[in-house]
Amino acid sequence: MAILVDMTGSESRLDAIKTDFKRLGITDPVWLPGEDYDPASIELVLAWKPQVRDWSAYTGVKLVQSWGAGVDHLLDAGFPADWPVARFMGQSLKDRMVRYVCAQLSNWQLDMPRLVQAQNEKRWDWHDGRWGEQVLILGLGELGQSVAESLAVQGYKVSGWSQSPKKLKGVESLTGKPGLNAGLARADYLINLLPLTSATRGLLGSELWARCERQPVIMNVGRGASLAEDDLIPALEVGQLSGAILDVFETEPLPSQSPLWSHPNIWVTPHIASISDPSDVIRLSIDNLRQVRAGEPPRYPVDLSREY
Ligand code: OXD
Repeated sequence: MAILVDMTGSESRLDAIKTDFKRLGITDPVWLPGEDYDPASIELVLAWKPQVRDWSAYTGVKLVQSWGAGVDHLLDAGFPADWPVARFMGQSLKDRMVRYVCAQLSNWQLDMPRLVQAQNEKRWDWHDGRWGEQVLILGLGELGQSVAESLAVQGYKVSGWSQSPKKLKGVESLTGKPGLNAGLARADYLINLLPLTSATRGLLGSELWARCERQPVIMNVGRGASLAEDDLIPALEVGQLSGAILDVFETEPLPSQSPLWSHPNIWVTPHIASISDPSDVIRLSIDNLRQVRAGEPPRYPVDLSREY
């Protein structure tokens, strides 16, 4: 078999990724777009915003494996409808997401930038902290569930909004518009982990902010385009929201002229919340390929026609 690794934006990591395949004992050829390979030899495509658009010569593909949990970057890739597609999921991804969310909640509550500034100035800047314990998680997929259960263990009062009801320890399950309204009204923190679909694009916007009653902080660790960026600063200015912790953006890298960079109550991080561990993606993709070859569906299958 041959493998194509087609990952836009990760060019600096590709040599290391090729080495990871070897380290894991995979001796099959691993190609990058633009290299001199026979498209018909490719059985496995590992993709993140793939560059290849014409797949007609790729007659042997058995599996497309997304490098990340999200698959919105594959929706316009032009894959033939009968190719099996799987997304990445695994314990390392969940752990990293949980760690990011917990760290940022704590950083917010302790106002960490203020403390760093105070240390730089050798000032003993004791303050009360800005606490809050009601968390609403938007989206209870694998990552949302892990975050919800971890926060519940830490003593937060957690509810989660999802399409179908979920049974999770210490987490109230909310569905539908009434559920969303109830969660928004009592939330101190909103954490977005919804996939990006036509239904969620721009969902985090003025209509939602108008239903918040406790000036929550919005943390977006799902997809940038779920947030209506133009509605955010007005919501902060009128006090519907008290802050935003943003790890994902409609355009990445976030353009330097974006006002989000310099608003005092917006924190920007560079899509770092839950980085896929290359070895774990490679292991899953090889296992998935084996399953597909054996006539089984891959783990974490995706239906691109449903957008997730
Ligand atoms: C993902 C991501 O989809 O990192 O996993 O955004």
